[in-house]
Amino acid sequence: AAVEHQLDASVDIEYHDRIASTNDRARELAADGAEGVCVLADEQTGARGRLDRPWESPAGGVWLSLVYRPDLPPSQVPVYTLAAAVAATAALREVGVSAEIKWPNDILVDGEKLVGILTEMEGEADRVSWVVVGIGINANIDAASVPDHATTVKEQVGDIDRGALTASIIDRLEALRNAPEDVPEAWRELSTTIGQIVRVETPGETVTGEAVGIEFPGTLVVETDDGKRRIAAGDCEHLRP
Ligand code: BT5
Repeated sequence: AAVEHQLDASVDIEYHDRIASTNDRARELAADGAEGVCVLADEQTGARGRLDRPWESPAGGVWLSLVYRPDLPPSQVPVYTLAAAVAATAALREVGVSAEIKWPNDILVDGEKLVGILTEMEGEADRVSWVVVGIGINANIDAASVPDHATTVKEQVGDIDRGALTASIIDRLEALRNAPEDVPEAWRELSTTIGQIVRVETPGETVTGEAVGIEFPGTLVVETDDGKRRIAAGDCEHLRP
């Protein structure tokens, strides 16, 4: 089940049938100086979402984490989350899945979650030392094995070639990494959030209004009764009008 597809990007794959968390393994490799490595697993037993929320990862998924060492200030790292969402959404659409991005890190089909992204980093004030981009795709998994309000590729279009999907995502992400300033526009075209009435929970407050734009490196622009608000991070809910 390893990736035997030709990759354009120079990324080494470390494959595991089962592992606690590909992000944890990638962080270990990153701390040892690795770069251009992809940790890939069929099944995870202790995977994490944001804020240490558990991430269900039964066998048959595409659970992967990429290690990069970009010349980037920490404040620009959110562009990696956007780029990963663009890469995964485009690759999924290529195999017939009607995937759409919900700000900041979810990929949905008809409002049900198909993919989650967890970007982590370590670094100094002016430059990161590494970035780990974790992407979890409910791929060849029965819908009954993922939480409510989640879906799987299998439920949408049947089983797919996971190696080809993985290779497509890695290559697309490589191209996006090389043109970070173009990422927000590519994201907008694949997103369902822009134009929606949203409620965004940030660490400090709740902002409600129409999502009207996305700005580098991943800032959501919300038009509220008190004017435009720019939000760097938070949990977003799409409200029905
Ligand atoms: C995320 O967090 O969506 C990021 C998930 C990242 C997972 C990848 S898999 C490879 C790598 N290794 C890791 O250990 N992690 C990364 P967040 O936005 O906090 O959403 C988490 C919420 O999604 C949970 O609280 C559940 O409600 C829901 N959830 C859990 N498992 C799910 C699944 N398989 N499919 C859809 N939703 C799920």
